[in-house]
Amino acid sequence: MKVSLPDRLAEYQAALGYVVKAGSSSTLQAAQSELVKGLGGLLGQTVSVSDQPKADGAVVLGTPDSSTIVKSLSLGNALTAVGNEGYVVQATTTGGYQAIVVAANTDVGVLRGCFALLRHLQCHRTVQSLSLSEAPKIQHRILDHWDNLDGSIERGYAGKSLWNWSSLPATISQRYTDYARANASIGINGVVLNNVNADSQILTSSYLDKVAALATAFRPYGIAVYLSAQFGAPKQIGGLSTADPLDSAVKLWWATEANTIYQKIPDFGGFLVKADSEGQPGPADYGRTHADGANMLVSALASHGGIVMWRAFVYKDDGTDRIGQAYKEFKPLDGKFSSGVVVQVKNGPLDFQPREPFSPLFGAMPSTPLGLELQITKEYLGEDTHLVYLGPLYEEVLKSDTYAKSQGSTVARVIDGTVHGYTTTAIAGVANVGSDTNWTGSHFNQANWYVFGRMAWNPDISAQDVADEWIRQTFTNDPAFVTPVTTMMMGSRQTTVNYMTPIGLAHIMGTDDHYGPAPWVNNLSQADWNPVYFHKADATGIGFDRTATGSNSVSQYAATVRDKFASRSTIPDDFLLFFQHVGWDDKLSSSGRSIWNELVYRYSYGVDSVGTMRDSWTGVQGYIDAKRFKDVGDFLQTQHYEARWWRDACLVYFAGVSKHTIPSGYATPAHDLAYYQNLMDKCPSDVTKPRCPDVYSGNPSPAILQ
Ligand code: GCW
Repeated sequence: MKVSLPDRLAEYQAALGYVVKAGSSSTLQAAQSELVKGLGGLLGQTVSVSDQPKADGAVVLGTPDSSTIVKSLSLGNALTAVGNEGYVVQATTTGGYQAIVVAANTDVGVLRGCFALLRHLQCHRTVQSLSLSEAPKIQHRILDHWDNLDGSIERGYAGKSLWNWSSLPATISQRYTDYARANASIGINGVVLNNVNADSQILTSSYLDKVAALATAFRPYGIAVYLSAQFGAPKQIGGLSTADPLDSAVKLWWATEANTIYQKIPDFGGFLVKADSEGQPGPADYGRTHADGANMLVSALASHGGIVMWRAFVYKDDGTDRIGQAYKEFKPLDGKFSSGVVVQVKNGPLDFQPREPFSPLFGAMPSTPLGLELQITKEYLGEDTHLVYLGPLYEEVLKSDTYAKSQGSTVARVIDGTVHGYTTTAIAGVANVGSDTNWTGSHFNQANWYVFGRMAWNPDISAQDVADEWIRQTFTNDPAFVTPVTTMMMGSRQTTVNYMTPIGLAHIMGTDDHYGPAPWVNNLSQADWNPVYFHKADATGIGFDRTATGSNSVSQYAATVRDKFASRSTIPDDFLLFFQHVGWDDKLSSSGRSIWNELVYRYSYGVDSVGTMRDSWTGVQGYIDAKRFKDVGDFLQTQHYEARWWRDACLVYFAGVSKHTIPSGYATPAHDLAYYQNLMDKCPSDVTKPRCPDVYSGNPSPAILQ
C-alpha cells in the first residue's frame, strides 16, 4: 500500500534525490539497495545511483575506509562515539552540494544507519538539520528459534519453520534474505536456528553445511548464526559412552566439533544450552555443576571467538517452591563461569507468564554476565490469536529495580553491563516467526518481533514510542488511526492479564497447550505443573505464600525489594497473589474491594476491555487495506469470546472453591464448572488450540452490567 506523505514529499524529494554509489562489500551493497528500494517506494519515483555527488540531494553512505567523501567529512568524534555497530546520519554538504550522509565505522553500522534513516522517513519526520546517531547498548541481540529439524516449531503459532532443511544447502529461498533484512532493520545481530530441546543431528557434518548456507545468506546483514547444542551429543552422535564435561574424550569431542563448525562458518556465534532442565541431559548427570558444563563448552569455542549462552531455566519436583530453584542452583556458582559464558535468565522466575515479577537472579550475580531471555511468541498470552503488544511487558521488566548495588540497578542496567561491568552482554527473544505469509501468525504479532529488536538495541526506549513508530511504518501516519491504535496496543497487555491472571495469579492455563483457562487442573504427575499448585485457592483464601510464613522465596530479592513484596501494605496489587495468600474477604486498600470482588471486577473489566478494543478497531475502518482490517477484526472477535470464556471458567471455579457468589452488577457465568472442564477433556490431541464452542459471532453481552 502507498504511504501518503503530502506534507513532506517535496522536502524529501529535494533532500534525498539520489544515492551516491557505495563501496563494493556485500553489506554496503545491501545497504545501498535498501535505500534505493525504500526511498523509491516512499517517494514514488525511481531513485538513481550516481558515481559522485552531482547536485543537491545526495545520499552518501559508507565508512571512512570505503568512502572518500565520508572520510573527508571529518566525523571523527561522532564516529568514535558509536563504536562498531552504531551509525551517524547527518545533513551536511559535500563538494558544495547538500547531502545526507549515512556514516559508520563498519559496513554493518552503515546498514543500520540506512534503516534508521528509512524509519525516520516512514514516520514522516523532517530531514532539515537531520542528525541521528546511536549505538547499541547490548552486544548480543539474538532471536532464539525453537525450531525442530522436522519443520515443526515448539510454541510456534505462525506455521512451519522457515528453515527448509531438505532443500538446504542448495536452495536459498528469498524468505531467508527477507528474514535477515527484517532483523537487520531492527538491530538484531544473531540467530539461534534450532530448539533448545535440541536434536544433536544439527551438529553433524551434513547439517552443518546447511547451517553454513544460512550463515552465508545472513552474513551481509550482520547476523551471526548460533546453534542450540545438545549436551548429550558426544554420546548421541559421537560414539562416546559419556557426556561428562570433565572427561578428556568429551572435551576433545567438543573441541573437534568446534573446529569443524568454524571451518565451515568462520563467524559462528556460539552455543545456546538447555541442560538439566525438563528432561534434558546435563552436567548434573555426572555430578558436575552448570559451571563445569558451560566452561568446558566455552573452552572449545573461545579461541574461535564464540560464546556460550547457558540457560538458567531449571526446576525439579523436589517439594520446594519451583520459582526459588534456579536461584538456589545458580547463585552459589556466581564467579565460577569462564569468560565467554553468559547465563541466560528468563525475565521472571516462573515461565513467561502474562505478568510475573523479575527473576531474583538479576539481582544476585555480580560476577557472572547475565543475559535476559524474553519470549516473543505468546505461549501464555493467546498465541497467534489474541492481540497483545508485549512492549509494556518488556519495559516493565527492563525498568524493574533489582537494587543489586543500589537504587537504579534496574534489569536493563544489569544486563547492559553498567551495574557490574559485565564484559559480555546479551539479550534473547524466543522468536514468533514462521512460514505464514504475515511471518508471525497475526499482523499485530509483528509488533512484538519489532519491539524486541528495538528494546534489545536500546533498553531505554519506551513501549509507547515503539508502538507509535511501528504503526506508522506498518499501516499509516494518519493520526486518526495512529492515536486509537496506539492506545489499543498499549492497554492490551494489562487487558490480557485482567482476563487471564489478575492480581498476581499465574500458570492457570490448560495443560500442554497453555491456551485456555484450567485453574482446576490437579492431576499432573509433577506437582508444579498443576494450576492448583500456583494459585493455592482453598476455602480460606487464594495466592502462594512466598513470604517468611511460606516458602520464603521472597528472600531471594535484595532487602528493599523483598520487603516491598513481603508486606501487605507495600506490595503492588499486580503481584499480590504471586507472593501472598490472601483471605477471600480481605480488602484491597487500593480499591476497597474484597479479593473475591476484585477478582470478579478484574476478570469482567478485562473482557469488556476487549470489547473496547474491538470497537476502536471498527472505528478505524477505511484507513488501511480491507484485508488486514478484516483479519485483525476477526481475531479481536475471537479474543472477545475467549476472554469471556477465561472469565467465566475461572470465576465459576473460584466461586466454588471460595463458596462466594457473583456479586450483583456482573454477568453470571454462561455455564457450570463441569462444562468448562469437559471442554478441556474433549479437546482432541491433534488440535493445539481448544476453543470454547460458544458461538463466536456478534458481541458477547457485557460482563459488567450497567
Ligand atoms: O515453558 C516451557 C515451554 C517449553 C519450553 C521451556 C523452555 C523449549 O512450555 O515448551 O521448551 O519452557 O523454555 O525450555
